[in-house]
Amino acid sequence: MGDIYSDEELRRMGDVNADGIIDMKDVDLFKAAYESGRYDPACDFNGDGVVDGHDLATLGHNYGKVSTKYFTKRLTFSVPAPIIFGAILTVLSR
Ligand SMILES: [Ca+2]
Ligand SMILES: [Ca+2]
Repeated sequence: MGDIYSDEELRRMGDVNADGIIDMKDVDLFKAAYESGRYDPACDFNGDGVVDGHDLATLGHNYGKVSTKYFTKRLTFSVPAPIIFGAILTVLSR
């Protein structure tokens, strides 16, 4: 895994739906916004007032990058609950 970015940084790098990872969902949302012809600030990553190829290039360049939010979420769910409860019991029984 590469660098981890803040949620705000990642949003400016292509995380359209702000779920903490730049993936296919963001590409789909970008495509929908782009094709609708309406200005969507969530898709204007460089903040220049237009959603265009530059923003798409940003998204493509940062594809697969994650924020601290995604990392924390993944970390939390990657530890099975019994292990967490077991650890709590161990601490409490001291
Ligand atoms: Ca996303
Ligand atoms: Ca732009």
